[in-house]
Amino acid sequence: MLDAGPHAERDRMTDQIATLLSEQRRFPPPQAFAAHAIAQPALYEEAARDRLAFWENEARALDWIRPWTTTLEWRLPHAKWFVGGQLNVAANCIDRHLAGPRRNKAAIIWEGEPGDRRVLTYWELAREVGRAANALKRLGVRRGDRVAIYLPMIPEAAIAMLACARIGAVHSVVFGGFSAESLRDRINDAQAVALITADGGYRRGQIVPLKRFADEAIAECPSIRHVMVVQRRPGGAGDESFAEMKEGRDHWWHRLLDPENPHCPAEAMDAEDLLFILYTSGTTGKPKGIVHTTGGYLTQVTSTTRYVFDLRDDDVFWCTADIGWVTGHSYVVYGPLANGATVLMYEGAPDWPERDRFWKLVARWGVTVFYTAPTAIRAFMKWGTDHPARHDLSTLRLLGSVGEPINPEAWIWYRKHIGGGRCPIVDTWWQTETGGIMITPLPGVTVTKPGSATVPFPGIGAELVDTTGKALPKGGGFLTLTEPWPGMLRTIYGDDDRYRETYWSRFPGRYFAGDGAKLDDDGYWWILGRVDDVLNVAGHRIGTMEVESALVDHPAVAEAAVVGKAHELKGQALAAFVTLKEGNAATAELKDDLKEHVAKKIGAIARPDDVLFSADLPKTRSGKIMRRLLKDIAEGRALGDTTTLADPNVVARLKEQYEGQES
Ligand code: 7RM
Repeated sequence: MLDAGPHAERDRMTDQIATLLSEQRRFPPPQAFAAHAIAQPALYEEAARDRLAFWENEARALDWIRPWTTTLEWRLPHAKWFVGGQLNVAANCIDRHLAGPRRNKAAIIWEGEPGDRRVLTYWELAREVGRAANALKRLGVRRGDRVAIYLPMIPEAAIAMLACARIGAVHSVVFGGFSAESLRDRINDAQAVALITADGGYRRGQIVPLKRFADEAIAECPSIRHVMVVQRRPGGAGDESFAEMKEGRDHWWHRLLDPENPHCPAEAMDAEDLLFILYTSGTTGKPKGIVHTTGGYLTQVTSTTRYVFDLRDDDVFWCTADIGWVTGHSYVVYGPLANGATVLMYEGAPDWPERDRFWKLVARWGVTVFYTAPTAIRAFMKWGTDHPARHDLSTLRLLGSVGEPINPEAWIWYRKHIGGGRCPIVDTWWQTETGGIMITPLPGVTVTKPGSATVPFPGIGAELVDTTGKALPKGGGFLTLTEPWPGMLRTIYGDDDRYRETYWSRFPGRYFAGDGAKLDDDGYWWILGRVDDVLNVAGHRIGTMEVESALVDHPAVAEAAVVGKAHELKGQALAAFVTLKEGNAATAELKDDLKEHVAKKIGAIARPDDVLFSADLPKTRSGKIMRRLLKDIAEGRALGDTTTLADPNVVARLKEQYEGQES
């Protein structure tokens, strides 16, 4: 799964390492923050002394219906945590906050893109989740059944997830930006019995007609028996053009919930029962259904939310991730709500109606902890300092970053212009597969360096290795995890062989994250990004193979190779090299048509920036497309080693052509 050209990979890493090595700035936690921080230095010592005891202690912060008997059962590569224990995730996120003063506290503060607002207290959230859970049961959804969720960022997204958790159904949330076909494939892989969607959602003033996409998808999903449709558009129920309701199969969410009892008993789930499946891109064309379970996952997200974000009762926590990504699962819904926090949820784009929308939200709701992605920070930088400067951001006390490496320049800008120079920044490295944060500063403890995710969270074991799997004390190499952690994926849904192969075969005995990294003299981690065929476009994972399959699905395309090229805002953008079938002209219209085709097949996030038509693709004598050379071309670099090519002229011609075109 590693790039066939190890030299190019190494050269690229050496360049990045050289840049990062020159970063000498240090930011110790502000004294006042450190003095009162929830996580204190002793946490590292405690976890180092007895890792399992540390996690047991974190698990004890949850409400268990029945205590566990074995903390960890590890049969590589399969882990079971808190074996024998029973709990319910929704009860932990809601019920246990109802007895005390949190009963009337805002659980979710929501703002829609058009400016509509809702605030749900924990009490109200409990009633909504109870009704939704009973409605699911009435439709015949049982413990263990899979339920697909395809919603905009509205409170019902969290309510639907929690309702599933309450009755022991397994949710599979599909990002609302994914196409009908992507939704279809995910529903079919999980054999979901029900789908929860909405008539539409708002994005940059436009309505995204989710129900129409859903209808297209489920036309080919025989497992779906029922569809619940949230009425998002004001007056949408009457508007058949956005949601054509199919008798017997489709049900308006509000009509279904209205008569239901708000009390629904919480199922006693085993710690290792499935909580959710979340699909993520891998190195093949088929997304992987990452499986997360109940007790370990909730333990890790609850613990990391509390310590990394220093979360308190009077905080307003805003994680800007969509619920369709793992960050939305762990740090919009489960982690914060398990801690009884107030979360802000926003439906739309950061530049709608103006480029100061986020700062307006921070000021209006008095956000105290803000967690976003480097791609967004780079966009804010480009838009200029006037936008944040116009708003009162003085409530902010802690900032976070996630999703991709943050360049030191963006880090410094974030600290100064959003954090007013006073807020610590936590750069958190983790993955869909890890469930929760793995490498991160503790905001009151760790001295931060711009661009470094710093050190493993207490109780997490990470090690750098070289290509042979030998551990390296410092320098450049591959990031591996040495010990099972509570929130780790348990398998790939329906494909345990792929699970072993993808994560545990490259370096035997270790979990291979797919990221290159550097470890400095202080033992700080600098994550350099993916070393496999997975791209990170604006913080979203996209497999090159997925995009290639979408392209060759087009009738005019014979062959396609997709690479990531550096992009100042998105981190990476997609460049596609395409050879056409005989009789097709390489026109500008076809180029647009291909971009559109990919967007339709996968979703707008996968639309290539560049499409280049070519008579041939550079291949080795064994017929393997050499993507690293295409990447050199797309990034305008001198070509790397071409000696293994079957025909070196192909790539020289391509380079000339690429440089001569406007794409
Ligand atoms: C949470 C999430 C995972 C991939 C991962 C990395 C990259 C994430 C950071 C980061 C550098 C970070 N899950 N990544 N966080 N790289 N610094 N703080 O993003 O499954 O969608 O992506 O994202 O390459 O492997 S994810």
